[in-house]
Formats: sequence, structure tokens, C-alpha cells
Amino acid sequence: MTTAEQVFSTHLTRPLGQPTVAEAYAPSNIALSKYWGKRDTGLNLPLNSSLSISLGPWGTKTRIEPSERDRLTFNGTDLLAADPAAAKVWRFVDLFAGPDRANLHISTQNSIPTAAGLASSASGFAALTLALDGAFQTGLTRAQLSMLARFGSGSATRSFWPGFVRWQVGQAPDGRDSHGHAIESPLSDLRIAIIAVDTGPKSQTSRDGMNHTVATSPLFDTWPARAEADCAAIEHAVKDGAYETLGPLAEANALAMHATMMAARPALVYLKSGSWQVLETLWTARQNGLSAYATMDAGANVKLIFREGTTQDVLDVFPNAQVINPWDSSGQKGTAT
Ligand code: 2P0
Repeated sequence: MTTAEQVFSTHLTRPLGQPTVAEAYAPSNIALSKYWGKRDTGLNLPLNSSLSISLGPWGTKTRIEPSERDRLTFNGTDLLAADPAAAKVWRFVDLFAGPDRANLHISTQNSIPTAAGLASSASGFAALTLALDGAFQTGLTRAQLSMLARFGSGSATRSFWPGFVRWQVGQAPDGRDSHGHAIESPLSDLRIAIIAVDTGPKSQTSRDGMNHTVATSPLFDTWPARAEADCAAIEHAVKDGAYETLGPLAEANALAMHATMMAARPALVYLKSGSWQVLETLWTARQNGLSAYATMDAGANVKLIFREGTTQDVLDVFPNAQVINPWDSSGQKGTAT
């Protein structure tokens, strides 16, 4: 059985050498075709492929520098090593840089507005992986870095490129072919709106929720094949610029994921009454001609996809929506402190 340590040692020369100062940015992403369930928890391998759109300026900037002692600063505040989020980061840094690595100061800054209620382990682990790559000059390809970021968080595989990205499920037992790649598309006018419903902590982490759904939901048997088929159909729509195919497929895929979670025992329900209100408002507006579609992740907030020309119509229905251009790279400016 392959271990995470063996995978990292296969791709990275040991010892890695002395680090230099490096900084990197990665956007968060939202899946249009979801990842929910693992075939291998140790190697964090998914049961199906998934496909996402990046969140442009909403992401994470991370700076790494050599330091006398290990130090992790998140949004300007130092985190104790025992903090669960910090422990996850240091575990990943140890995997990447090896057990005898130099001490590091890692500063990370999230540009995602707290009020949006979107925590982002995806952009966090992608930016950390890119910063480690810069600090140790590994020479790995972006696909290899995406594959390694999977060990921090599965959705991080999709945060290495702007725009549409597919995380290929892969076949190799050690997961070397389970990573992201960019998908070219004529849909450069696709926009995302975040409709914040609840900004508090979620009821269960994605990781626990996923494992609980796989273990107990009687609907899960049909999920991996359905999700793989949805991902293939969504990829075709993305490549063909077929927005009117993409939107309904993405919404149906998200609802199928939530139905599968809700069938778990006990039920796993991330959506709240406010989420349903947004969906009902959207569905009514759609009957009246609005061309926008919804997707929801492991939380109560609703995200809409639509074309740039529809932005004002979306804002008329949802005045508090925060609109994002997935290809806006302004998030790369500023410093990680
Ligand atoms: C996704 N989500 O495809 C799905 C849809 C949330 C709902 O990927 O266990 O934080 O670290 O691999 O990546 C969130 O799960 O989970 C996620 P791990 P991750 O975006």
C-alpha cells in the first residue's frame, strides 16, 4: 500500500535544499460538477472526476521565508501549531519538504470577504503548494503540483489555473494521474454571483460529511457514475460554449449531491431555509426569463452562474449578490502579511 510520504518522495528529491523567499497566489474555485466521496482516504483520491470555475480575485496569497522557528500567520494573526487548521498546514509542509526541512515562516492572506462565508481550503492549499515550489525550486510541473496539493485538500487540485478546470479521477493506484488540468472554453463571459445566506461555521467539515455520506447514504450507490457522466457532459458544454446546456446540468448535479447527503443516516443537511428562499426566488425569476443557474457546496450559501450581459438582471433580483469575474487576476496584487 502506497503512503502519502512515498508519493511525495517519488516526486521530490530528498533533501530539498535551503529555501528562499517565495510568494504565490491561487484563486478559490467552485465546482460545476461536484467531488463528494473518496476511493482512498490515505491518498485522498476521489471516486469521480469534477469540474470547476475559478473565483478570480477571491483566493489566497501565501509567502514563505526561512525562519529561526516555524511560524504560521493567517490573515495577520499567528496560529498555534496545535490549532487544527495549522496542524493540517504543517502536516502538508512536512510531507512536501521532508522530515529534516528548514524552519519556515508561512504568512497567508485570504482575499475572500469573510461575509461571503466561503472558507477556502482549495485556494489555501494551492497557494501553499505553489509557494513551497517557489521556495524550494522543485522544477515540478503544474499538474504534479496540483496532484500533490490533493493531499492538503481535494478541491485544491482545481485551483492551479484560472477559468475552467477538470480534476481527473485517475486510474493509478498511487494517484499520480489524479490532478487538475485547464479546459479551454469560449465561455469567457461566464460570471459567478455569491449569495451569502449564512456566514457561520458549517455543521460538519466537508471531509467528515463526505465520509459519512459514503458510509451511510442509500443513494450513494448511484452517485459516482452519475457524477462522472455529469462531469463529461459539463466538460463538453464548456468546450462547446453551450451555456444553456451547462447551467441546467450544473444545477442538477449540485441538487443531486445535496439529495445524496440528505439521505445519509443521520441526515447531512448543509442548506438552510435562506438557501431554499434563494432557490425559489431564482426559479421564479427563471420562469420570467432570467438566465441564471444555482450551485451549492458544503454550506448554506448559493452561487449563481450566468453570462456577463445578464449581470444587471441578476442584481435586480439579488441586490446583495457579489459578482465575480473568474478571469480577473487582480487578487494577485497586494502582499501576504
Ligand atoms: C467540490 N466540495 O467539488 C465539493 C462539493 C464541497 C462540496 O471539494 O476532504 O475540502 O479536503 O479533499 O476538497 C470540499 O471538499 O475535501 C469539496 P477534502 P475538500 O468542490
